[in-house]
Amino acid sequence: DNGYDLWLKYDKIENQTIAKEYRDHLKSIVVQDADETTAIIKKELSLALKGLLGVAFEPSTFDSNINALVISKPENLPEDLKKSINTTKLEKDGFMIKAVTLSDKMHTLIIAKTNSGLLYGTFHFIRQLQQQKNIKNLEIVDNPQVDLRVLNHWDNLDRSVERGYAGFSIWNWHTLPDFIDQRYIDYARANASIGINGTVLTNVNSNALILTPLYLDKVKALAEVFRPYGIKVYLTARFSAPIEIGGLDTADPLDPKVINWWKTKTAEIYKLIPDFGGFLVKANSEGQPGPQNYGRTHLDGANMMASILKPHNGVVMWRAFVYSEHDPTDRAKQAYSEFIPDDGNYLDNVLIQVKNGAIDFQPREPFHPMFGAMPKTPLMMEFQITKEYLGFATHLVFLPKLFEEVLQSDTYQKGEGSTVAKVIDGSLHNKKITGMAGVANIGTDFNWTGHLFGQADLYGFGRLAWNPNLESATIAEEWLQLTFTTNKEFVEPIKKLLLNSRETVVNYMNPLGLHHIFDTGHHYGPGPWVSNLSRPEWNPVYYHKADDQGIGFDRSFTGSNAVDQYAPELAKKFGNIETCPEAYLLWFHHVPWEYKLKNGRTLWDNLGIKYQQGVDEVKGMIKTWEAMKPYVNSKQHKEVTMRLNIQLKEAIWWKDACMSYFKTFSKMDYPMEMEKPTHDLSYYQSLKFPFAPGIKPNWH
Ligand code: BDP
Repeated sequence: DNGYDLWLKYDKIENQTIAKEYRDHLKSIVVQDADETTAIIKKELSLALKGLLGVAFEPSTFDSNINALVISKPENLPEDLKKSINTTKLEKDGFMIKAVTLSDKMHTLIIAKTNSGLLYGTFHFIRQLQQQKNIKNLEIVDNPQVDLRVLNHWDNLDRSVERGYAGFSIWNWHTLPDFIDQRYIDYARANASIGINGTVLTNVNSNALILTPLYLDKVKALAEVFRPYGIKVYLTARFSAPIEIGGLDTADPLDPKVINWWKTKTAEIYKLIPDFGGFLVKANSEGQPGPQNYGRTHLDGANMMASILKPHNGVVMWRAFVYSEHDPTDRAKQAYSEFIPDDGNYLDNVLIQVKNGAIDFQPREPFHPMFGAMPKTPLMMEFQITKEYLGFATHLVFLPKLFEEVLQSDTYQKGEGSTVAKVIDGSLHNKKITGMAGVANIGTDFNWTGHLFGQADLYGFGRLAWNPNLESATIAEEWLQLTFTTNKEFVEPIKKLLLNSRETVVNYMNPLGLHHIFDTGHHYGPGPWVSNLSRPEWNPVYYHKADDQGIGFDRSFTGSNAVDQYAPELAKKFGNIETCPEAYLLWFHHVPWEYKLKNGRTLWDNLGIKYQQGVDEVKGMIKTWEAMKPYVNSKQHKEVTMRLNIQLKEAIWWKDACMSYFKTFSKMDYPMEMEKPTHDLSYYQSLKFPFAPGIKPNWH
């Protein structure tokens, strides 16, 4: 087992009682309809039943005298069964799984209004079997709570992947369109199994070449593979494409030539791919071209594209990740200031795609203040599944815990209980269209994600995009049971390990609200001293602002006043050093070294204690994992052990580098709980990494 099968492992169920019960209930399998998607359903069932139960699957017609699994749209159900179901709660691509007894026979129905819904229902049912759940009284209605559940691939056309740590891009542009790698099919299957229904194939730092006929043919080939799995293809659109590949002298979104160019290009795409999803755009951010190059606004750019996509049913996902060197006060404030005033002015097929926090995928950030603050505009969540600032694919960090923390944050925008999840699922302000994007952690590595546990992040993203209110503990348990074993002796301790792992990385990297203190370019390892990059807000010193007095970014009312972008309840809470949660303390305040925290110890002592705690927790993870040998194959066990050992080494590196650097300001002794650094500061400052995956030379 090299991890290729992800959570779709159909190993034989050893428990004979359960296996027999399942076999009894699944005497016949009836799949109504015959098209590409139902063919996939049949294939998946035959794989699963053969693997789990050793049963060869023969599709049959319904016979009420034989226990059956019936997969059907409501209107195609056999008459006898139609009466026993009520589909009023069924929406969009949702599904219903229901056990029905008819004259002594038990039938299990998987019902959906669409074929994608039937596929999702089938995968969900198979999960029940994999987890060895009781299927006798099944009664599930599960509707996706978010419309667009998309992966963002930061994949370049040369197959390098920006911030990708699991090998190269799985899109082999060289051999497409004629060669269809089995990986594309397996990719679609895995994503459909967790409800993902869209994929943006290309990097947000985009290359206009993808919009040329040569490449569009390749995109078409991928779209055809993905279509029966319910997955739509999207592309990143480089704003200056009309110049680069269109031969125009401008990309001004209000220029008729430019508008016409996009119209023609879009029509060309839809001719090849009738269900093309639309464009994702990074504009006027980190040097990318955009409407502001022509004195226009994000609104002008987004609406121009949206009006062109509208007749084709396409959408524009316009990113709010913008910041410029011209705003000297606080990078965290810029997106809010640029986008909020235009609430209500965007066309209804524009979604503004917002990162979970206002800076950039840090181990911990307060939620982005834009969430809940644009009642008239669909805001889409952008999470990062690849772990750019969380130890790449080397450290074990269970991201669904981070995602959950963001989604369950209360924005207070419509009073208490206005969670980010309700903004994302559209229920807070009755949004017509909703979305969640995850920057993919997929690459050519055998096991797709590099770290075996990175699979949990992908799995968890999909599950949360389907239902943003799922609990991370549920996700952890599901994933472990599907991937390893249902044995509690394994699942319970490792579930605990997963759920704690996020706090651990915060402790040893960025405790108490510290952020962006990573080394230049690669964002791997500590570099709190870095101060020589060309733009102030690329430098760690800009973010921690350590000096003789204390440390932290003052975003309170008397500082940058970023707190004011939150609802008044939160602004008040975050803005006051006494009431600000300690987890965000140095995010919002410049705190004196001697300042006493709730435990009565100084800020300085607490920093040292947190860093040490992070290190100790990794030691604990290693111990827990060591005891799991009996449940994991030896190759995978060893691989994870090696990565955990690196994680420990690097947690110590983070502690020692950061604490010895901050000591030059605090001039205080290390707290006694903390193990002293073994080298002096200059040693940590001298460490260089000539190569790290996923970056361009000279990247900040
Ligand atoms: C930052 C990454 C950079 C991305 C950028 C983005 O360092 O590689 O291009 O975000 O999201 O996190 O556009």
